[in-house]
Amino acid sequence: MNKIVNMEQWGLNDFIKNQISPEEVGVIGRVITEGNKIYKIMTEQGVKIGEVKGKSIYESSGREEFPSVGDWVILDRIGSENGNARIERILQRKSKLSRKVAGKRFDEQIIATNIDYIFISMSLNNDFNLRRLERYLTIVWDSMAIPVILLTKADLSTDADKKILEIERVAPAVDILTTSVVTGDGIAAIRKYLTRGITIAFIGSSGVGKSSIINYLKGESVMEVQALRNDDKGRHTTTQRQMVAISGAGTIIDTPGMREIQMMDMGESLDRTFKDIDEIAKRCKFSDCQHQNEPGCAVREALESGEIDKDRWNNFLKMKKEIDYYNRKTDKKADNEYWLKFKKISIAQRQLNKERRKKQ
Ligand SMILES: Nc1nc2c(ncn2[C@@H]2O[C@H](COP(=O)(O)OP(=O)(O)O)[C@@H](O)[C@H]2O)c(=O)[nH]1
Ligand SMILES: [Mg+2]
Ligand SMILES: [Zn+2]
Repeated sequence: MNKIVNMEQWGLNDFIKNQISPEEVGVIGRVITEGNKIYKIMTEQGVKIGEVKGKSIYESSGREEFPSVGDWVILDRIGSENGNARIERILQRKSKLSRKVAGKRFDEQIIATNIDYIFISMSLNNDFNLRRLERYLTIVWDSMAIPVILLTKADLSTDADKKILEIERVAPAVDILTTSVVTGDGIAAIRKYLTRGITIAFIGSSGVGKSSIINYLKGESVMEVQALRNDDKGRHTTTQRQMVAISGAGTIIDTPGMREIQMMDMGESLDRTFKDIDEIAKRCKFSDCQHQNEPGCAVREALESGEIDKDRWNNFLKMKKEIDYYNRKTDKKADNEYWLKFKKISIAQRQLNKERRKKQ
C-alpha cells in the first residue's frame, strides 16, 4: 500500500516508535477527533475510523482507559472491509492535559495528550482574568507540556502593555505572545513554536479567537468561527477537540471553551504556579507554618508589605483547598496524611495559645 500521509509531520518520533516491537502487527495512528467512543485516526493511509471494542485496551493497559485526541494508538488493520478498525492499545503519553470533570464526581477528564506547547489563550478586550490564568497554568504545568500565554484581539485593545506587565507578575517564567487576526500581528511568532513534528494545543474561554488563529495559520477555514457578537458571550462553536496539521509545520489541537477548570491531585504544579509564594513560605520560622498567626511568618509579612498580592494569595488558598479535598476524596493515604497534619497543627496551635495565655 502506498503512503499518502507523512506521519512525521503528525509528530511521529523515536519516543513513539521505540514503544513498538518489530513483531507487533497492526497500524500506528494518531487520534485527531473523538465523538461517542468513535475516533478519527490519522495513519499513513489517511484518516481511518477506529473503535474501542470489547476489552482490548483494558487487557493491554490493565485499566479502563479510552483514547484522547493526540494519542498514538495501534489499530488492528488499515482497511475498513469489516467495519471500523479496532484500537488495540494506546501508546505511552509524553504529556497529558487533564482537569477534574465538572460536578461532584472526582473523575479525570483528559483534554488532549502528547502536546509540546499549550497556548493559554485570553483576549485582550473582555476575557482578561489573572485568577483564571493561574488555574490554567496549574493544569498546564501538571500536563508536562510547556505553557505559552497567547493574548488575542490586540486590535481591540488600547492597554495591552499594562496587561502584559500584570501577566508577567503572575507568570514570570512564561512566554507571552500578542496577536491579532485582523492585522496579522504576532501570528508569525506562533510559527516559531510550531516547527515540524511539534504539537500545540489551544485552550481558553469560548470566543477568544482560538479557531480564528488556526484558520489564519492554515490559510483556509478549517475551524468554525463564531458569528461576531459584541458582548463576547458567544455560543460554543467548537464543540469537539480537533487536531489539524499546518503544512510545512506541525499540528494544532483546538479545544472548546472551558467554563470550569477544577483541580485534581496537582499540589506540586500549584507550587510551581505560585513559586513566589512557595519561596517566601520557606522563610517562615516553622517549617509547617500555616501562615495564620504563628510568630515569624514570612508569608503574613509579605502580605502586609504588599510583596504578595492579596487576590493572588486568596486564589492560591482556594486552589490548595480544592486539591486537598480532591486528594482526601480519592486517596485514603492522602486522607490520613491530611488528618494527621491537621491534628498535629491543632495540637501545636493549642500549645501556643496556652503559652500566650500564661504570659498575659
Ligand atoms: N477584532 C478581532 N476579532 C477577532 C480576532 N480573533 C477572533 N475574532 C472574532 O472573535 C470571535 C470568536 O472567534 P473564534 O475564533 O470563534 O473564537 P474561539 O471560540 O476561541 O474559537 C469571532 O467573531 C472572530 O471573528 C481578532 O484578532 N480581532
Ligand atoms: Mg473555536
Ligand atoms: Zn508562615
